[in-house]
Parts: sequence; C-alpha cells; structure tokens
Amino acid sequence: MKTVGIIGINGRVGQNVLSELNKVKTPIEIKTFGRNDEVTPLDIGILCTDNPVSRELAPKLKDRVRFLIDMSSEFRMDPHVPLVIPEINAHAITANTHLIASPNCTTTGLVMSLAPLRNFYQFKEVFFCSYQAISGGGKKLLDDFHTPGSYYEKNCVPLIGTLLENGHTTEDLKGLYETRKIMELPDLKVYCHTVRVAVENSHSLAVTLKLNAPADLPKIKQAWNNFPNLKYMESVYTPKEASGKKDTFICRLRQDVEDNTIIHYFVTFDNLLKGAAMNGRQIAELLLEKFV
Ligand code: 2RA
Repeated sequence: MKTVGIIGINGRVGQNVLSELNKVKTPIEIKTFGRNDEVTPLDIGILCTDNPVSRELAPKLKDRVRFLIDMSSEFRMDPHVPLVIPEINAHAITANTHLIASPNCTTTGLVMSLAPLRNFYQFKEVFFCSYQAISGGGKKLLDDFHTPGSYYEKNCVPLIGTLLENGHTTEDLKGLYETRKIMELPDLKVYCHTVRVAVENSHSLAVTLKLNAPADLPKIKQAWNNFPNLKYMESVYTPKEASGKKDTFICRLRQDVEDNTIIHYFVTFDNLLKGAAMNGRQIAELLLEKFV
C-alpha cells in the first residue's frame, strides 16, 4: 500500500490536509505525525508546519520520504524547488524531484485566473488588491477576531505579513514573485496590494489585467469555464458563497472604458481549500498517479 504521511497533524493545516486526503480515490495508507514524532518511511510526506520547523525537518526527512510537499512558504522561492498548482504547472515535477512547495493562497487565486488566458494573450501588466479572510492568519488571528473589541472587527487592515524596509509587505511580494515563478513569466509586471478584511473565510481579489490585444470577453469566460476547478459566475459571487467549495470563482468581468486591452474582474475562493489543503492533496494525487 502506498503511504502518505502528514507531518504536523496537530495544527489546523494538518487537520485540513487530513480531511482532504480522505477524499483521495487511490488506495493509500494515511499516517500522521506530530512535529516532534519520529517519521517512518513514506512514499509522500506533507509538511504542515511553519517555516522554522519546515526548514529544520525537510533535510532530515530526505532519506525517509520519497516526495515531500511543504505547505509553508519556506522553500517557495528556492530555484531548485518546484512551486506547484497541478492545474497550471504539473510539468514542474519530475521523477527526480524530492521537495515540492505549495503556493501562497492569495497567489493561487490570481494565477488560477491568469493561467487559462495564457494560450490567447500575452500579459502586459497585472494589478490586484486582495480582500483576505481572517482564517488566512491562522487560529491566533481567528481567536483575536472573535474577541469583542478586536481591531479586525468591522475593519480592513492594509498590512499582512511583515512590513519590509521598502514599504511592501512579505504578503505583497509573494503575489509578485510566486506569480512569476508559477506562470514561468520572470518579467511579468505584478502590482500587489494585500488587505485583511473582516470576513471569516475565503479570500478575494479585485484584478486589473492588461493584455497584448483587445479582450474578447466571451472567449475569456469560456476559457475560465473550461479550466478545471474554475468557474465564471454571471452574477455577483462573494466569499460567503465560495466558502467550503473547491472551485475558484470569478465574476464581474468587464473591459476598461478607455482601453479595450484591459480587463477588470473579481476572484473569490476558499483560502483553506484551493488556497492550501486542497492544493496539497492535488499535488499528492499527481505524485500517486505519475511517480509513486
Ligand atoms: C494570509 N496568505 O492570508 C496568508 C496565509 N498564509 O495571511
């Protein structure tokens, strides 16, 4: 029996990955480990730990775990580690791959909307402003949010992650660098502004995209609807509806009033599912199908 292990089962990401792994159709034995437990040999290991723990554990697991999927941001920008969304760049994993990174949730929503259009257009520039749910900040932020008088109550806070000396935050820059890596467009101009909003679950993005040619709206909608786990909605669709669903939803597509090569649209998706645990499960399924 093929073995898939979760390392870091006691955290929220570990628990979410466990419920996702229970959906895998291929027969697998699921093993679970706390971050300090001795990990037994595995075909696939999923590290559901934060950056310092992933940094420490990944090298130690090399000899015992054939493929290691890391859910933290620790290795995402390592040029030797593929950063994978199976619908977009499954080809980045080969039989020789050992470590695979799963992307930031906000980046995931953006690239899911871009990938189906790359067959028809070149992207000149993309701008997004995020509306990120409290659940993306983990249990601590959720507890804070539910405490009366929380700063996040009835509020939106334009600072996620760490504020850097250049004025950007680590979350803003994930949107830039991870998008370039996943899309394999190292020069793509991505302008990001990330904001935490008083929404319990599901992230959203308002996106403006400049193409190399006039936008054909029906063709764009069709490309989105033909893409796996992505749906264009003709009516307004919000995080409330997206929560608990596997799909990434797009609505409000429109052409710019002055430049027909620019489109604007809104994306919403469950940050804990496609933005995290579901993507981890999909990477594991890809490995089971092709290499294990
Ligand atoms: C957030 N993108 O929403 C992050 C999750 N790691 O805070």
